[in-house]
Amino acid sequence: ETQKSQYRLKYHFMAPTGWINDPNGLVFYKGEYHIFYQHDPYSPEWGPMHWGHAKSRDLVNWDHLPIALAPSEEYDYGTVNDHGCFSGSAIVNNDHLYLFYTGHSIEKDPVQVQCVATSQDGVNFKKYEGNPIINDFPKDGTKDFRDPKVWKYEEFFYMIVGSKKEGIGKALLYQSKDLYEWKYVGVVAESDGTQGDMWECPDLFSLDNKDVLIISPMYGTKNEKPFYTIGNMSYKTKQFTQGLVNTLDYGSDFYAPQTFVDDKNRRIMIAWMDMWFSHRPSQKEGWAGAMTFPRELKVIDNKLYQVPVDEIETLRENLKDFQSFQYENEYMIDPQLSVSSEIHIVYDIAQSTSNEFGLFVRSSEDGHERTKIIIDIMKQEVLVDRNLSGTGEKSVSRAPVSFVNGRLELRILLDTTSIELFINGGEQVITKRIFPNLNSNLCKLFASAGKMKIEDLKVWSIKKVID
Ligand code: DQQ
Repeated sequence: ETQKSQYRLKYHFMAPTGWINDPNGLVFYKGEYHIFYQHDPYSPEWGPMHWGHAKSRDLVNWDHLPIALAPSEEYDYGTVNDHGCFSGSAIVNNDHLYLFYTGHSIEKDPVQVQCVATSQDGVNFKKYEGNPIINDFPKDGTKDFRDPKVWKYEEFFYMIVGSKKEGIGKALLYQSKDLYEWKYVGVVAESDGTQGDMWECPDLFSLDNKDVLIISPMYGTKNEKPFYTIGNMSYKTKQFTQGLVNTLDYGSDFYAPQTFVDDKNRRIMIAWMDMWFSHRPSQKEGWAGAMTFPRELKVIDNKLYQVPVDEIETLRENLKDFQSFQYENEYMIDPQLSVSSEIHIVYDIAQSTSNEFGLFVRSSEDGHERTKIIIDIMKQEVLVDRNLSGTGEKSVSRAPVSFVNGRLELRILLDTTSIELFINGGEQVITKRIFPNLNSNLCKLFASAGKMKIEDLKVWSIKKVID
């Protein structure tokens, strides 16, 4: 029985009930996508962590499966609330599915150890009797030692684990031949002092002939967000050389992203569409948390681009194609737009005179409730402003923007309680939860002091596929 609530999303993954945080163990196994997630099935608050589980053939329709991992052993169970099967990853080897996770119990010393569970059917998982497979943190880490991400390179398996020491976030590297016996290699990457003092959910992978490191830095300020750096991983020296550090998503509700590769060789990323400081009005309804829509990653010109996976096209209906036109002040796009919708808009900046323009989405008739997307030409910024979005904390998220060939392209995914804004083909992204009243679904364009030339505008409703 799934939750009924005005806040439930229509095409973003949620648990049937209870609490959700990080995506875990993302994997393509025997023809199906699997998602696992940090989950408390008994409460809308963070608590003893289970691995919730669902699978899909197309990344849009999901079947919920029984809980894959529950706290049960002395290395992942405690009598106080703070225990369980913490975040981790999955890998397929010899037709078996392996889940790597952190066993956590604050009554134990050390509190965090690395464990494995396996399955042959992708539904029932057995924790290995030899757990924990890594039973203490190495000299370069401390008791904060969690979130194993495992991959294969040539004849070895590798694992990175997030940790910290003396205020420096670290990714610690291990190596194995058989997935059970792991040898500590060393620090593969660490903070330069400005990148967070605890590195959670590290992810290191190669893509388009580059190596990418993604980190969720903890113990930062409220503004600290997951970042990526494109660099070079040397399997000879076992060192990752960092490049520039970039914000992965400029929104306020995006954390603990994880990536995996599917059978089409796409690098796909899913993140928790909330973070620790997020406002969660849905807790009143007994649930909290959702996942971003899956995004495909690409490296272009040393930048990481994110776009919704193509499967979103199967959910589109009622296309309204406005093509090119010009407007001033305000222009109502669609009075009947569904609360779950997708908007593509291309601005011809070169032929426009307004310096501040954008869209009101999820707007009420009188405009008292609305989410504002603003493009500020002078500041070269895009803003998502939820100060009038309904219930929930007020906040504005900003991303830098460039106007390539005098153009700007936006792609917006709206759902009942979320907005994901992809700027210029996904070079920048802003993800936010919003909590409007249900009747606020108007969509208007606006332009202050001048004319706007629209090169192309398309709007779709997006079908409901999630309960
Ligand atoms: N969430 C998990 C940890 C991880 C954190 C616990 C990141 O394993 O470090 O629920 O959100």
